[in-house]
Formats: sequence, C-alpha cells, structure tokens
Amino acid sequence: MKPTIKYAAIAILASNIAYAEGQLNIYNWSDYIAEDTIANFEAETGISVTYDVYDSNEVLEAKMMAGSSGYDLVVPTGDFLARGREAGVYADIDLARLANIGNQDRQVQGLADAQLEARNAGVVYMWGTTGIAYNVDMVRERLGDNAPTDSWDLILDPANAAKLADCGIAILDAPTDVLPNVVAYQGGAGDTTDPKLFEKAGEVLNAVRPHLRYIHSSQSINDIANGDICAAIMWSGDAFQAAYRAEEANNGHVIDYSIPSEGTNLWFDLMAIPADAKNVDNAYKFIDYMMRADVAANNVNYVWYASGNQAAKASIDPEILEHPGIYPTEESQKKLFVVPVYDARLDRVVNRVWSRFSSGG
Ligand code: N2P
Repeated sequence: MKPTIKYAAIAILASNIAYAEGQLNIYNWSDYIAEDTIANFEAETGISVTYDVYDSNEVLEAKMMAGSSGYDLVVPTGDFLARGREAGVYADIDLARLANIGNQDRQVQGLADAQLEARNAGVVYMWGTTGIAYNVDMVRERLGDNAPTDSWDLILDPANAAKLADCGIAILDAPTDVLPNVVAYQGGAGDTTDPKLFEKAGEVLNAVRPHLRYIHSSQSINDIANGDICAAIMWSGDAFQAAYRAEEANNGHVIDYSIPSEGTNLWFDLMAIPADAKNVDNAYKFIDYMMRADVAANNVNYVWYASGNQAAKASIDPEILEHPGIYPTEESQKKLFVVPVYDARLDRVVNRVWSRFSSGG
C-alpha cells in the first residue's frame, strides 16, 4: 500500500472540487474580517479566494485609478468610492442580483447612498467613527484624573501632547478622517469644503507633530494593546480590537475609546466592484454571502465595527450592540458629520497640508 499516493490523489480531487468555481480576488482593509470567513466562503462555494489587505484609502484609490488591479471586490470608504465612480473605475451594483439585500440596515445604507448620491454604488459592509483610543492608566498618570479623554484636546492641545509624548502618541495616516476633525476641534463644521479651514487645521497638527511617535493607520492596534503607545487617533473598531487584545494577553493595559465631544466623522465602507473586474459573478456571490445575517454577525463579533446589516443584529454580541463607542448614542450622533466628496481643488489642498504635516511640519 502506498498511502502517500492515495492521499495525494485525494488532495488533487479535493482541490479540483474546491476550486471548480473559479477565482475571486479581494482587496479589503486589514483587521476587517473574521478569521474563518474566507475559508468558509471557499468551502461553501468552491470559489478560490485571493485576499489582500490595505490600510489606506489613498493606496486603494491609486490602484483603482491606475486600472488593471486584478481585484474583483474592494471596500472603499464612501467619499473615495464616489470619486472613483466619477472617474469611471467602479461598476454599478445590480441590486437585483443580491438575494440578501433585504438584510441591509436601510437607515445606514441610506446615509451612505446620500453621500454617494447613488443607490447602487456599493453595499455598506461596516461603518464607524474616528476617535481617541487611550491607555487609561498611562494617560491618568501623566494628565491626572481629569485628563480630557473625551476631547480632541487630549492629543491636539500641544501642552497635553507634550506630556504624553514619552508614552507615545500616534495619528492615523488618513487625511480625510483627521483633518475634518481638526476643523471641528477648532469650532468649524467638520463637513466644510473651505480650503482655508484645512490650512488652519494643518497648522494645529504641525504644532503637535514634534510630540508624535508616528503617523500610521494599522500599526497602532498592536502598539496600544502592548503599551508601546498610550494615545492614538484611531477608528472605532480598531480601538476595540486593541482593547480586546490587551485583555486577552492579560498584560495589565486597559484601553478605552471615546467619540470626542466636539464631534467626529461618521464613515461607511462599502463593498464595490471595479469596472474592470474579471470575476464579476463571484464578486456578487461574495457580497451576497457577506450579507447573510450569520456571516455579517460573525464578522462584527470579531472586528468590533458596526454592521451595515440589520438582520445580523440578533446575533451580534450585546456588548458590541450596546456599546456607545461602536453604536453611538443619540446624544453623540448629533455631533457626527459625514465628510462630503471633495473636488479636485480641495483634494490638492488636503494633500499638500497632509504631506507637510506627515513629513515633519
Ligand atoms: C479596519 C479599518 C477600516 C476603517 N482596520 C476605515 N474606514
């Protein structure tokens, strides 16, 4: 008997069955899906998935604008999807092909559709806020019991930033998630399109630049969980993933997240199909699979972001559903704004202000 040959034959047979339905190339945010989702989808559909990740809308946008990315399914934030659509790099979604579309949270999908001025641009995967993640004890040690942990002051006031510099501050490398909030911090409207307010926001950031450890959009999850940084401008779910990792590691670090009282942006990430996607049928199958209530709930329970799926709520961990940092209270909702789609002129200002800041002020 030659067991190895027998096993090899089984393996070949299995792989033929498993991948008989072709390929699907996905490009999604890092730390944004449950560990078993892709394997479950492959096992159930026989589609072979290549799954790559990014941590920046700008990186995704550059790939989409260049074309021939090879991706069939991507997950841009609403304002970036809108700009991509203007440039013709995304296909409309044929909602009639999605059996599970009725599971979507209509209110959330409606807000995203309003931002995009379209009903068929994409399907909201997750949504969230941009806020402040902080190490409760490290911040208290340096700024006292009345540390302004519920205000952008914690990081944007240079006096506070100077005191936190030794334990480490990080800011997202995401101009359209950070600059509008600096505008709001200065008393302006977060959904402004006035270039002058962005120039001023850049000055506020430049003033705290010397006190920052780094500007990066995914490194801070592990760093704050491990106590290597103590305060960060972060996206909601990433902050809770960090809190969870610290808890799991039992390392003594307690991480919390706040939606600043001055307000913050509410964003939506949507599943979308590039105009030049090759495996369009499989992209639809994937979107529909992700909209299944059980699949959507499993993802939320892992990534701690709010879901675009209403039907999933019955199976989402109550700790997540009831958490004001994940599903904002009515009170804090009043202070939330959606970033409008910037035109080319404002986009240039934003990029200039940001590169001055990120390259050192
Ligand atoms: C996931 C980050 C997604 C939020 N790590 C950005 N909109």
